[in-house]
Parts: sequence; C-alpha cells; structure tokens
Amino acid sequence: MWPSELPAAPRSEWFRTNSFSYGTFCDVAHLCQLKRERDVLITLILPARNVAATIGDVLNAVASLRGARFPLLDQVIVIDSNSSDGTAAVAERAHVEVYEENRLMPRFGKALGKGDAMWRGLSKAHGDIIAFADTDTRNFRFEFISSIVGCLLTKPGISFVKASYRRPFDGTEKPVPDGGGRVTELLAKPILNMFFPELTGFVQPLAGEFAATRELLYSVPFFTGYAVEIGLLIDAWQACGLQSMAQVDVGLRVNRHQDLASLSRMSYSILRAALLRAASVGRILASDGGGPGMRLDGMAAYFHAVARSEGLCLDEYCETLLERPPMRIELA
Ligand SMILES: Nc1nc2c(ncn2[C@@H]2O[C@H](COP(=O)(O)OP(=O)(O)OP(=O)(O)O)[C@@H](O)[C@H]2O)c(=O)[nH]1
Ligand SMILES: [Mg+2]
Repeated sequence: MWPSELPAAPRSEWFRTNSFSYGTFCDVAHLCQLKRERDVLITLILPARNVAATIGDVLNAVASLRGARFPLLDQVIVIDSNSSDGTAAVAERAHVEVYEENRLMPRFGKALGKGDAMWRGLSKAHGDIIAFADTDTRNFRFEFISSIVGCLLTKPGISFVKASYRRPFDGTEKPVPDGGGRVTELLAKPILNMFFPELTGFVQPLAGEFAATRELLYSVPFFTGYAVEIGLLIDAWQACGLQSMAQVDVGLRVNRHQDLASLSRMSYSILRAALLRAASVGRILASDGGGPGMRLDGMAAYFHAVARSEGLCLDEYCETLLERPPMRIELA
C-alpha cells in the first residue's frame, strides 16, 4: 500500500540542497514564460473561515499574479466555511471563484474543518500545479505564492513545496519575534523527530502555504480538520520521497493567534493523525482499538481540564477525524 521510500540523502544534506529563499524565484515574468512554454495551468485554493478582516488584502496581493502583466495563476478558488462575518462577500468582490464548503462533494456530508474544505476545493481545481494558502495572514505578499510555485516550475524533480517563514507572537506585552507557531514547536517538531526524522528539516511543517503537482495531490488522502498539513507532509514523502520535496523561505508571516484551548484541541488532531501514519508505516504498533485512549481515527472525545475563575472545569469536545479518499478515485 505504501510505496517504499526512495533512497533519502541525509537530512542535513536535504536541508542544504532543497531549502531556497524566495529571492531565487523573484523573476515572475520568467516564471510566467516557463509556465506558458510548458503549457501548465496553475490553481490557488484558499480555505476561509471568518477572515473578512484579512482575505481582502490576501486577494489583492494574489491579483498581481492574475493580471495581463504576470498571468501566473489561472484559477483562484476560495472555499468558505459559511462564515458569519461576510468573508464570502469580500471574496466575491475580488472576482474569484467562491464556494461554500458544504456544497462541494455533498455526498460526504457536512464538511469537517480545514482539511475537508481543502479537499473539496481540490475537486474544482483545473491546475496542473495546485497551491494552497491560509487567509488569516495579515501581511500577505504575492511572493508567498509565486515563490513556492516558482520552485515547482524551475526545479526539476520537485513535486511538493512548503513555505517556511518566521512567525512573531504578539500576545504578550512585548511581541516575541519568533514566538509564534506554538503547535509547530511544541508538538509537530517533537513528533517528527520521534517518528519521521526524515521530515525534521522542514521549518514550518504545518504551513498552510504549499504547492504540489496535481498528480501528487490527487493521489493522497486528506485528513479532515487541522490534521491535514501533517498528513499531507507525511503522505507526500511516502509517495515521492524526500528528494522531491523542498521548502522556500518567504520571510515573515503574521497571522492571528488562536487561544491556548483551541491549540490544545488542534494538537490532539495532529497527534492522532501522526500516530495513525506512524502505525501505517510500521513505526509503532497499530492499535487493536481496545483501550479508549488508543482510538486514533473516527470520533474521539477530547477531555480538557481547566482552572477558571469559577473553579475547575472538565470540558469535553468531540472531533471526528476522517481521511477523505484520494481525489483521483472520487473523480474517476
Ligand atoms: N473553509 C474552511 N476554512 C477553514 C476552516 N478552518 C480553518 N480554515 C481556514 O484555514 C486557514 C488556517 O486556519 P487557522 O484556524 O488559522 O489555523 P492555523 O493557521 O493552523 O492556526 P494558527 O497558527 O493558530 O493560525 C485560515 O485561513 C482559516 O480561515 C474550515 O473549517 N473551513
Ligand atoms: Mg492561521
């Protein structure tokens, strides 16, 4: 079921040869020319939930890659989560395709979070290269997209490219320049070190900004919710090998911070997905489903004990973690 791993160069060697700076791909006219010569179409998919405050600027930045001067993007799709703050209306004003997530692939029922929205968006993508980006970024620049797409266009053999960046944290009195990305630092990187050391060279393994070939994205499942990024990273590696993966430093990315309780639940989804994959590739023994704490897929409750001003509380959350099947099966 899992293709065997291609011979992997040592991680530090991969980090040296497959990490780039966005400056390497700054000649957008050249990228457009390459795209034309190769007759390649490029799609950008933007998941969006209550991001009316930021998506306008994101789409403004993206518009510079759609005009007559730099026609790098052929299709821009916003997948809206039925947002209550007018996100869809802001997106529609930018003349991009806007879909409400539950209206796509409706036979799969109600959409289950970010990963499901991304997967449903894939069903509408015409591109040979498909990029994704988050829409809660406050300082979005077109280079976030042109550089990762540029890496795919110009580097032979590369099929999957993640953006990397610095993330400040401004939740304290004094902003901390590299204090953002708490789930990445406290959960994702330790998990990768433990189970997938091949992937430890990624600076932002959970980045929502990445691009890949349609062939690759159509061949892998998508986890629902926030597990999608870790799942795609591991599955892309399994499908193509580390040498087909790259990262591009795009500078600084500023986005809103979720509260700690939300990050705690997000971490649980990511942990479950990573352990599922670790079990699939034989790096831990698969659960026999016996103990309640061992339930990795499907519905699992997350009990979150917290101390509040009114006293101690035990909150219970239920999040279903599913894998949407490879799109090529669904659209066959
Ligand atoms: N359509 C859709 N978009 C979503 C959903 N959940 C999140 N998004 C979007 O996906 C992007 C990333 O989601 P965030 O909630 O910011 O999660 P994150 O970036 O992993 O976490 P932070 O680092 O705390 O921002 C944002 O643009 C969201 O608007 C969803 O259920 N449906
Ligand atoms: Mg975010």
